[in-house]
Amino acid sequence: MTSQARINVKTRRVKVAIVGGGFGGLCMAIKLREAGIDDFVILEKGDGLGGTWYHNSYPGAACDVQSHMYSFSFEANPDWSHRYSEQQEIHDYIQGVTDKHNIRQFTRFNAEVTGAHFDDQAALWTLNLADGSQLICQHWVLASGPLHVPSFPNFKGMENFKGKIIHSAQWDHDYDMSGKKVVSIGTGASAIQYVPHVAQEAGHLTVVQRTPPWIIPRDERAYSGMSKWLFRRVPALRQLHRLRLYLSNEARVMPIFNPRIARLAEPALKAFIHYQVKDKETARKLVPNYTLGCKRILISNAYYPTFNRDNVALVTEGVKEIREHSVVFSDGSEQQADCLVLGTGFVVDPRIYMKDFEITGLPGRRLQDDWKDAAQAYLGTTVSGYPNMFQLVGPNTGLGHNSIIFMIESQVRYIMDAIGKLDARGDAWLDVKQEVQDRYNDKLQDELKGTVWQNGGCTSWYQQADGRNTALWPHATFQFMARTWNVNMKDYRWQPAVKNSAAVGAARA
Ligand code: N01
Repeated sequence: MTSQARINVKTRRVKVAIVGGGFGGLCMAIKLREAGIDDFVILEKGDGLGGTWYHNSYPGAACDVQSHMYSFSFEANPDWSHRYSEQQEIHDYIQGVTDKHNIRQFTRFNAEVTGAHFDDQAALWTLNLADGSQLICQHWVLASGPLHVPSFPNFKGMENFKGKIIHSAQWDHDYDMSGKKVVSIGTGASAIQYVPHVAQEAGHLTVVQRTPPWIIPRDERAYSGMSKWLFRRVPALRQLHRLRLYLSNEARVMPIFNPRIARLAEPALKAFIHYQVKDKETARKLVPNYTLGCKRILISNAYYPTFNRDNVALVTEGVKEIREHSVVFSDGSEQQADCLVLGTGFVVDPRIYMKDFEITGLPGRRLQDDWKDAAQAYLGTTVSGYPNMFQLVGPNTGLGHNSIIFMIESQVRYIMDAIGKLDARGDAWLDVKQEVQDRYNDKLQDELKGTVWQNGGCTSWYQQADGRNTALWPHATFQFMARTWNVNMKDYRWQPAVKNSAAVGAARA
């Protein structure tokens, strides 16, 4: 039976199920294939591969990590057009890598997973899908990432608005903004990229800012034909270039630990704002009042000059109410609006965005209960009580300073090592010891206390409501790579199946 045929049956059984077809799921799939494991499936809730870079297509969408770093180390692309590529080029890269490794045939599209349950006797997981089907697997990898559920603010009267509402992650390219009155809410990484484009198209644009971001100049450059030719012909040059980018990004971990270093750069960045924005009052409002790095540092050369346009206004009052054709602000002023653009980010707390995604592990274990206070994992990858369940970009693996793909590759290497060791032992499941996970998280939270994220005087999506940071890795990325280089056998419990049904692949439905 071919892989394609297998994934069409109602209930099937595979060795590994991957939930999510973005960079993480793709990396996992490629490494499984390289290890000779074709008995897997990617369950993708959308109708295309690429994750973030499939869904986020707003005007100006681009990556703020350099392309030669923001790509797989094992799938170099000497032809990146710019230092920071735009969404379409990254999307094309992902499609190219997918085709090269023949991953599409292992993918089931429009397959939303709604729950996962472990049978410790059979040592198998059952994944429930929204269409009513089920999938049985020995291992599953949650690769959906933390930035895929759009966050919609709940402003008073929002339901009465008669115009168009667009979230940055769900852009409607058919909606023509020309001549329209647009009110854009939010000034995060997404907004600062689309605002300059919307300003050019709209009749009038109001940018509603709750907290100004720190923005540094974008060290943009286009790669010349000669550079690309050299990168292709002399791979060592491309690798050196990647190494240089890696090290310069890694250096940015220092101010994270020492906010005083971060503050040294603030006067120059304030001058950058005043240099780029002509109106003094507007410039003053754009200056953040918290330490650089506390929220994600953004990069743009186009955002600040947008406020010099006659058709753009900055509003720093809160939104009080939305009416049929307008937005009312806390000072009582009212702005007519044909369109609301929400650059309001994502629901990043897995306790909220996974609240309807029931996961049960060993007897008596329910992830929603175990994560009641905070999402916790070991190395952001395994969770005690949930054998053979892995996560990519799980708790405390996000980055404020370098490429998340570096972290994904480290995690995938670790998962492959776990699966390999389990098979070599002839066991059916592995489960990280609770005390190992607890020790790891206690230390991590201790180390986070001194960082700019906790002491920088801001709130951000890096923190839960109680201030605990379950999002970011507070060290150099090579330290994460070292920690995940291989699985320490003593960190885990290794168990055979009680029922003789763990020989996955032996009896397919
Ligand atoms: O979302 P955000 P994003 N009333 O959460 C504001 C990645 N990314 O989509 O700061 C008024 O950062 C909110 O205000 P405040 C990257 O990891 C990468 O922009 O909370 N305002 C904030 O200004 C990034 O960090 C790239 O006070 C409200 C904004 O909305 C992550 O995605 C590009 C509000 C949300 O900013 C998320 O970025 C894009 C309300 N009720 C995204 N609610 C690149 O690589 C929220 N806000 C370039």
